[in-house]
Amino acid sequence: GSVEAPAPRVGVVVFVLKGKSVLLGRRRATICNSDFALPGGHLEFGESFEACAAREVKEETGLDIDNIEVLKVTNNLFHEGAKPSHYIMILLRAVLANPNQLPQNLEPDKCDGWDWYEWDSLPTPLFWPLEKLLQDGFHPFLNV
Ligand code: 8DG
Ligand code: MG
Ligand code: MG
Repeated sequence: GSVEAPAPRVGVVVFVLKGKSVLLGRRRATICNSDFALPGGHLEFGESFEACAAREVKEETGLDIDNIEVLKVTNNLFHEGAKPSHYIMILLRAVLANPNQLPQNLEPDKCDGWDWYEWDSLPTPLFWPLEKLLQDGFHPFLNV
C-alpha cells in the first residue's frame, strides 16, 4: 500500500534483432514520455528473465521471439515524475521466431507504435538508459 517504503523493481527489456536493425517504440508513460524505448516490462514473481522477455514482447508487439539471451544488467534511478523509481534493468536480445512476422501496437496507451531502426541511425530522443549504454560503446549484435 501507499505506506510501504519504495523498493527497486526489475525491468526486463529486449533487443529484438532483425538484420542490422532493432525494434523500438515511442513510450507513452509518465517516465520519459515519447522517448524511443525497447519492448519490455516488469518481471513477475517466479518468472525467468527469458520467459518475461518473451511474454512482454508478445503482449506489446504480438511478435514471437527465439534465441533469447541475457546481455547486460544496469541499475537505473529515475527522478522524473512525482515519486522517484529505481529499476534493475535486465537487457536481453532475441531474434524473430518467424522473420516475416510484423510488429503490432497492442498497447497503444503505452506506445505510439513499433518499428525497426538501423543501429547506425537510431532515432532520438532515446530513453536515457539506452542512450547511456550507447555512449559506453555497447551494442547487441556481437556473435548473433
Ligand atoms: P508491465 O505492466 O507490462 O509489466 O510493465 P510496462 O508498462 O510494460 O513497463 P515498462 O515501462 O515498459 O518497463 C518497466 C520499466 O523498465 C520502465 O519503467 C523503466 C525500465 N526500463 C529501462 N529501460 C527500458 C527500456 O528500454 N524499455 C522499457 N520498456 N523499459 C525500460 O530502464
Ligand atoms: Mg508491458
Ligand atoms: Mg513495456
